[in-house]
Amino acid sequence: MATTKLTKETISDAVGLVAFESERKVLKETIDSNFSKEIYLGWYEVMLRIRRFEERAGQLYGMQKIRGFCHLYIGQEAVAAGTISALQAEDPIITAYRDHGMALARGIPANECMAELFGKSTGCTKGKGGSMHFFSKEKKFFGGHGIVGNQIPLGAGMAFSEQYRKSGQVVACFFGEGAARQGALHETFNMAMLWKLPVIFICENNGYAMGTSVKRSSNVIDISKLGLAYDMPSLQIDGMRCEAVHNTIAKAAESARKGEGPTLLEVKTYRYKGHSMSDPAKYRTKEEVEEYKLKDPIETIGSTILKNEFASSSELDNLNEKIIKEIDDAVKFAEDSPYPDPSEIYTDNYKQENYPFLID
Ligand SMILES: Cc1ncc(C[n+]2csc(CCOP(=O)(O)OP(=O)(O)O)c2C)c(N)n1
Repeated sequence: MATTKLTKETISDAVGLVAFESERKVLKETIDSNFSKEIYLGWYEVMLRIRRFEERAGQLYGMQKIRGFCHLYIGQEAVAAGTISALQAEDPIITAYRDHGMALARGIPANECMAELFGKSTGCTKGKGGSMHFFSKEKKFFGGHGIVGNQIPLGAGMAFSEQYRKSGQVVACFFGEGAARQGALHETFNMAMLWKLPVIFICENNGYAMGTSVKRSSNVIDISKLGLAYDMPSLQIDGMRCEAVHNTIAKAAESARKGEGPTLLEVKTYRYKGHSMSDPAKYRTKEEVEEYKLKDPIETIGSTILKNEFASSSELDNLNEKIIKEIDDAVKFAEDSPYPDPSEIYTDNYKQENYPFLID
C-alpha cells in the first residue's frame, strides 16, 4: 500500500472513514462536527437548492417541458456540498452526466441551469448542451460529460495544465462506479501518479450503473482498491455525510497542492430516483431505498443545525421557502427565454483550420 500521508491513521480526524477494513463498517463514532455555524448553514442551503431544483426538473420532465436525457442527483447532495466547501473557487471541477447538483453547488445560478434544461439560449451552455452538458468557464465547471468515463482522462489533462502553469489549483474529477470499469481509468491513474498531478479522483459509488449493481460488474466491489495498483492514496468514505466528504477532500487537496499527487476517494452514496427519467428502478427493492432515506443528508444536517441551535426550525422553513421561490423564478426565467438562433449550430464547435484530410 502507498506510504503516503493520507492513510487511515493520519486522517483519523476524517469522518465516516471506512478505509480498507474487510468489515465495511462506517466509523460514525469518529464524526467530527467541529464545523462553524456558517459551514453547516451553507451545506444545508446548497443541498436544499439541489433537492428542490431536481424535484422540479423531474416534474417538468413529466410535463415535457424538459426533453432528452435527464439524470437526477437526489440523494447524493452531500457529495456536492461537502466538496465545494473544501475546495477553492478556482479549483476546476469535471464530472459525468449527473451534473446538475455539482453545477448548482459550484454557483452556476439556478436560472442558467434551468434554462439549459429547457434548451434555451440563456442556459449555462447556451441551450446547446442540455442536462448532461452543463458548463461554465467562469465557475471553473468543465462539464457535464455523457460518454461514461470520458471525463477521467480529461480531468487528469486539466490537472497537467494546472501543474504546468504552477497555478496551485487542484482538479476535482468525479465519476460513477460504472465508469470505474473503463480502461481509460487505469491509464489515467498510472500517468497521474507518475507525474504527481494535482487531481482528486472522486468515485460517487451510488451502487448502480443504470440497472447493474456494483456486485454484478466486477469481483472488486471496493472501488477504492483500484488506486492501490498505482500506489495512489485511496480511501472509502461515507458520502451521505457532508463532514466526511469535506474532511477528506480538504486533506486530498492539501496533499495535491503540496505536489504529492492524486488521491482516489470512493464516496459511498445513493440515488433515490432511477438512473434517468425513463427508469422504473425494478432492480432494487423499495426497502433498500427507504433504508438509505433514513440517512438523508439534508435531514441529518438539519438535525445538527437544530441541536446546536445554529438556526430555529422556523428559520429553516423560511430558507426552504426562499429556495422554492428561487426555483420558481428559475422556471419562469427558462420559460420566458428564447431558443438559440439556428445560426448558433455553427458556433462553439471544435474546428481545425486546414485539417489535412478535409476535402473542400
Ligand atoms: C462509453 C459509454 N458506454 C455506455 C454508455 C451508456 N451508459 C449511460 S449511463 C451508464 C451507467 C454509468 O453508471 P455510473 O458511472 O455508475 O454513473 P451513475 O449513473 O451511477 O451516476 C451507461 C453504461 C455511455 N453513455 N457511454
